[in-house]
Amino acid sequence: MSQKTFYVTTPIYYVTAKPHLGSLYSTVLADVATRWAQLQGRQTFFLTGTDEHGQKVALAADSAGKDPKVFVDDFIPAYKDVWKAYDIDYNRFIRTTDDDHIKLVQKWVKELLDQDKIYKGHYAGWYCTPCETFVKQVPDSDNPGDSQSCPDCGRDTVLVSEPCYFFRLSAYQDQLINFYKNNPDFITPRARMNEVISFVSDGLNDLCISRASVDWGIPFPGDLDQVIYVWADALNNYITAAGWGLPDKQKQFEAMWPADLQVIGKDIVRFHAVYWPAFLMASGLSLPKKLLTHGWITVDQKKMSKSLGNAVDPLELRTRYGSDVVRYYLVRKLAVSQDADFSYDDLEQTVNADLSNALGNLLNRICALTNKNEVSRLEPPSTWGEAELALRDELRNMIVAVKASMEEYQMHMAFSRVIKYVHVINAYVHSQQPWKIVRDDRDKFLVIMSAAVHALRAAAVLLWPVMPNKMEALLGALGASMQLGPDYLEKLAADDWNDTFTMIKVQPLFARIEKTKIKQEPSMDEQVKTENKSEQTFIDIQDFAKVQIATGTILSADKVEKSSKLLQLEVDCGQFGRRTILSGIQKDYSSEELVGLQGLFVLNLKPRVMMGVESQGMMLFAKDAQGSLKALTIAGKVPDGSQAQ
Ligand code: ME8
Repeated sequence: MSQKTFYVTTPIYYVTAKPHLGSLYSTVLADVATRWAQLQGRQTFFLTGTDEHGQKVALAADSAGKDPKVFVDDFIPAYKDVWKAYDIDYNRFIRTTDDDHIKLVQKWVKELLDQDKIYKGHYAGWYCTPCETFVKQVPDSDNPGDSQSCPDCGRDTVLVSEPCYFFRLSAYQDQLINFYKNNPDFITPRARMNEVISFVSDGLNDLCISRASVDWGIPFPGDLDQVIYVWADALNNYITAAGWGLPDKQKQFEAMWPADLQVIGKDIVRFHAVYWPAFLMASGLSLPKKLLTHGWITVDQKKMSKSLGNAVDPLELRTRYGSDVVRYYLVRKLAVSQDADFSYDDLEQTVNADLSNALGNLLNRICALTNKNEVSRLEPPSTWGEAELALRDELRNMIVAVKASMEEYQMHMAFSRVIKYVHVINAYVHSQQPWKIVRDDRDKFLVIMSAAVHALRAAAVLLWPVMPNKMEALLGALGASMQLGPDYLEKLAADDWNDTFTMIKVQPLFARIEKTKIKQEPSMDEQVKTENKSEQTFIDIQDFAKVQIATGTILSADKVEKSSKLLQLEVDCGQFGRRTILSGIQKDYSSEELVGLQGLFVLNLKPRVMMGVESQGMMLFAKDAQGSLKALTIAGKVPDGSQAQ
């Protein structure tokens, strides 16, 4: 029998904004798991994609003034570009607007309708559009009681009362509980399994799986007034992408399904651990083997998200640090079971300690020593000494430990264990003092180098799933390469260290990141403080001329949602057009005082996004004796757009 394909999925992302570091995190975890399976000689299939239907996307398209299909099409390159920039090696990028997906989801609904597992009814209750969730059914929509906030995201929900089709979720309660009991490892981390069991044990209502008041969705088979509920549409991507329901893809589907690993964030556990298994049970399909549910990347302890405007742009991070370094940081540093606050400082410290100091220096040291002593070919000795055998034993222990961590998807533990071994290799080299020994015993020097290179080669192979580019470059420096094949990992563990290496000169792989390079955008207050502290320096008139300062009249001034400082000013800047300018002046000015005021604005500052709003300039102020900001204004009225000179 041919071997089952190792099938890995990510959530499919809502295309209401570009991907951020959180979306990248899930996708990198899935990519690393896929590559790890490849290291073990497995055939793999890696699926990612985008969730494009539903009310949330339709509303976003509407506020962008675009047709929904045009709106979602416009976002696809942003996703594909980021995945490419981070070497995400997916096999299919599914879009829920893909023709094959649409037809198969309709087929899925039709089959369950025919079996009476889906029936027509009426939903009256609260709906959370940002989460696309039916929050609470109410017995009487004319008298719905207090409005509900969403238990998941805390935002307001809306009252919905419409005919809809229900999936008989309640019929699967016992089957689900049995499944959880028989498969205690279904969800990683296990603590989340307890939450799921308690949710299901509390009783399940049938699930509404269509919407009558939404147009942007897959048409419901046989009822043109309804579209398929976005989660019923989206969850099925995992089987439609594998070829479920297509006679010519039956074999492929059988080789792929069930999925071996589904990576999701903790925000969507209920959909994947309750609704999704119930859907599969209804269709007579096996359940996925593992749900890896990870925590959130936070910024200042708040979830990084598209809507909060605190998203870190993966492309900007890549420009600063390179894709492998960011991948490493995400996987090694963030424990999947916990939330983790992202900071540039933390990234830099981790990368400097693990990659520049430990791994990079080891390679540099070996290259410098072999180079200086004109060694290009490193032959293995006929017998190894005690210290070398100990180093090799330690490697074997390490591989066992790393495999065990990876089997439980504790990736941060797995890869920190590899780095721990890199420290062991460094300590070995240090204790053997090859730079001294070479003077009297060149053979012994060659043994030390050969052992270090064998050990380093193994570490590089184990780190390859996380840092494919850098590790291929590292292996290249040793005249080796990644050659995936059956039992690759086992061969590495059983390796007797009898390879010959050809040392090739390469540039250092991991430059130390200097602190100055990684400053987070300082706040305006910090900028002012720094400027005040700095010593007097002079600039040329040409430098001053570079700053475009011009007059503008404030047309409106509104508080920025969720900010206690920022006002959003709409400013008429004459020849420079109308600008949106954010200013941290809520405590200094009311809207009334500002509207109609003519002030001075810097108009060629790089646009900056704060709280999700792009500021296209800066208003100028000076502090009075009490420390309040006072706008710099013009003595007498001048046309808007007049430049300061
Ligand atoms: O929920 N930290 O899409 P979505 C870590 N379309 N991971 C994060 C994160 C953060 N701050 N923010 C987002 C949807 N994620 C649905 C999924 S699947 C059939 C449908 C990751 O664009 C995390 O994996 O809101 C989370 O579950 C997912 O992005 C949500 O992406």
